This record gives sequence, structure tokens and C-alpha cells, in this order.
Amino acid sequence: MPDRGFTPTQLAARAAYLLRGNDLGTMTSAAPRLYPHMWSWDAAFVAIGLAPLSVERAVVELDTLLSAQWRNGMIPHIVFANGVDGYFPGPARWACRDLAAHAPLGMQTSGITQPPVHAIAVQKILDHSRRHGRTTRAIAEEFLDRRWPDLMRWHRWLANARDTGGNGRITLFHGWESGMDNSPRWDSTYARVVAGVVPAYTREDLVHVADASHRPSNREYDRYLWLLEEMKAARYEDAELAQSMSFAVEDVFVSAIFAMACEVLAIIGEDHSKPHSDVRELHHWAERFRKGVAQTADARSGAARDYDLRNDSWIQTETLAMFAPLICGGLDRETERALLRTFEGPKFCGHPDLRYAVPPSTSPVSRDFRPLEYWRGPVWPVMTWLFSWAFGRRGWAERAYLLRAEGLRQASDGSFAEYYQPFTGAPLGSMQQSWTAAAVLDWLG
Ligand code: 9WN
Repeated sequence: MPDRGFTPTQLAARAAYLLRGNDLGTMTSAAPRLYPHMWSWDAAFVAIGLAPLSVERAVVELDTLLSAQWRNGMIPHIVFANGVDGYFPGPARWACRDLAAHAPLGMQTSGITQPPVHAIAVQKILDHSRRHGRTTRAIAEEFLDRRWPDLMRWHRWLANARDTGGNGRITLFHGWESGMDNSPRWDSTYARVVAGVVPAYTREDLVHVADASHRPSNREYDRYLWLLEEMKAARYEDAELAQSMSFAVEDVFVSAIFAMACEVLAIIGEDHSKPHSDVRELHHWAERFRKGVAQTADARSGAARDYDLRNDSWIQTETLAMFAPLICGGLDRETERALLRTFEGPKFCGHPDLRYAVPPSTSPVSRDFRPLEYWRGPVWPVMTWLFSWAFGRRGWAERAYLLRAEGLRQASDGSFAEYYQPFTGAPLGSMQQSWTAAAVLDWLG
């Protein structure tokens, strides 16, 4: 396992300590300084890391997130910690409470969403609870019963409000919704976003990283902020956004996660006697989105593509998104094998110069590749975790094991960095990132 640095036992202890340190009470900050609030998909991964430590605390994490769910069903991408500053754009800039009819009354949130990985966390909570006595099992069951309708509302909102083309693919109106903010996937779409007058702002993120060039550029931020102004003008209304937003893409990776999450939730529903109609609906969505993802794939290589709705064009990049069908299935056997060969070959995990055999966010052979720049090349441990988990679920135990082993070797430096330079293994971005610790805890749990 680790080839240097901390032993697995030390690493698990440090990861647990980190999550404790980032614990704000009923939510865990995504990172101590750079991200001092709760992020949606981070919270799901955090719950996955907390589950082996404390099922009860993992439940609290998801409960907090779901308490901030919008009345239309959307889980917002940020739930702001009360009275905590230090992140821009904060609640005042989003102005959801003032503008959005569906925003929750109690909590302050952003007005966009993030990838729907939450069903995995629910499954992990239930699985871990079975290792405990009756009280813990009851807490997990009670949580599921209480939150089942909310989880259904979340998935229904994605399937209805965000499958704008009705073709089994989720539409996003902001690159932040993909969780891969400045991935080359969105370059051509952002290039067409003509930013109007953006109210003055000061970036807070640059204060917290060693090198500002590892973060998105100011030019990129201007467009990110302009899209907020467009959303505010639409008062965050689903139907209105679909008409008016200048950024509108069908995200194949989010769609694959959704297909997988629907299946996971359907199985939970079956196991826990949830209404047949809900389970049927979930299976139906899983099928629809699996097909939607497969339809984007190249017939020979299996590489999946995003779609730009404003420019009516496919977006083909050598990024993690091309592997979307490996997450949810849907390709024929031969094409799937071809895609796995690409994943494991010299364009990705098998690139000869990689420090660890884990997938970089953008292929090192792509002309878009930048080894230090955020989603343009660095390795994100949480993505290694996602692929490892998904491969295990698909029945590819050996592949899942290898990713886990390499992911742990990388993490043994103990920095729990947000992302890493793929060739040198240098930790980048925020240190003490909660979801990196969570991935380690699940791997070692
Ligand atoms: C914007 C918290 C989040 C992650 C995203 C990651 C980054 C935010 C930012 O941090 O995005 O949402 O300010 O850069 O790209 O995936 O959820 O960890």
C-alpha cells in the first residue's frame, strides 16, 4: 500500500481528525479556509467518510443538507454556514432569499445545484448501520423514512426540470453545477457567454491558495459571475432559466451519476419497502438516463460527449467526462471494453509519466492539459474514489482495487489536498479538503 509517508492506520486517524476539525456542528465545511461552508456533493462524500466513524454524524450531515432543499426539489450547491464570511460569492450576491420563490426560508443557499451523488451516501449509511446495534440501525432507518420523500423530490426535479430536452440528459446552466468548474469541457460554451455589467467584486479564493494560477482566471470568474446576474434576472425560475441562460449544456457526467444514483435509490427503496410507484419511477429514470448517456458515445471508442444547447453542437474533450458510461453502464460489451482500455491506457491512468495510476481530470496527451490548473489536468482524489466505487459496483473488483490502492498511495502524504499535480504528486489547491479525507476513510473503513 503506501510507498512513503503515513501508514494506513495513521492515515485513517488523521482523516478522522481532519473531519472533526472541519466540523462546524451540524455541517462540515468543504475545506477550512477556501470553502468555509457546506457544498452539496462534498456533503454527500463527507457523509460517506463519516459513516464508518459515526452513522449518527453522517445522518446529521445529510439532514442539514436536505433541510436546505428548495421547495421545487433542488438541492442547492452551497448551504452557507451562519455568520461565516470568507467565500465569494456569498449569500448576498446570490440573493436567493429575496428573489427565488422556491428558496428555503430558514437557511441561506446558492441558487444552482451540483452532481447527485447523494444516494451513494444514503446507501453507505444504511450499510454501516448494519454493523451496529439496534439503536444505530433505528437511526438510519428513521432517517431513510423521514427523508425518502425529499430524496424522491430531488430526483424528480432533476428528471423533470433539468432534462430540458426530454432525452435522458441533465441540463446545467452554470459550469459550477458540473462540479468541474473550469474543465476544458466548458471552454467553448463560456467563450460564447458575453458578460454584461457585473457588479464589482473581490475574489476571496485567491487569498487561500499558494499560487493563484492554480485557480480559475479572473476572466473565467467574470463569466461565472455574469451567469449569476442572468439567473437573478430569471428569479431562479426553472422554466425561465431554460429559456434565458446563455450557458446551457447537457452534462453527460452528471447524467451518468444520476442514472447510477436512481438505480442505487431504487434498490434501497426495494429493500426498505418504499412505495412501488417510487421504485418504478426510479428504475425508469435510471434506464432513460443510461440510454441518454450511451447515445452521446462514439460508436467505436465509447467516449461520451456533452452537448451545447445554445450552439447546437457536441462537446468532445479528453476529460473524465468521456468515461461517463463506465459509471452507469449502457454501452455494448465491445465498446465498453474499448473505453476501459482508454481509461487504463497511456491517455489516462497508464500514462508513463504519472506518479500514481489514477485518472487525471484532463488527459496529459490533450492539448487542453495543464498539470497545475484545477480541472484542466490535476488529479482529484475524490474522482479516483468515485470511479473506484463505481467500478466495484459494476463488478470490476480488480479495477476498483487498483484505483483504491493507487489512491491511497497518493493520499499517504497526509496533506489531504483538493487536487494533485499528476506527474510529481505535489499537493495543490486547498489542503485539509474534507472529501479527500472522506475518500480515504471509506477506502480504509
Ligand atoms: C465553486 C467545494 C467545491 C467543489 C467543486 C470545486 C470547487 C467551488 C469554487 O469547490 O468549486 O462551487 O469556489 O471553486 O470545483 O467541485 O464542490 O469543494
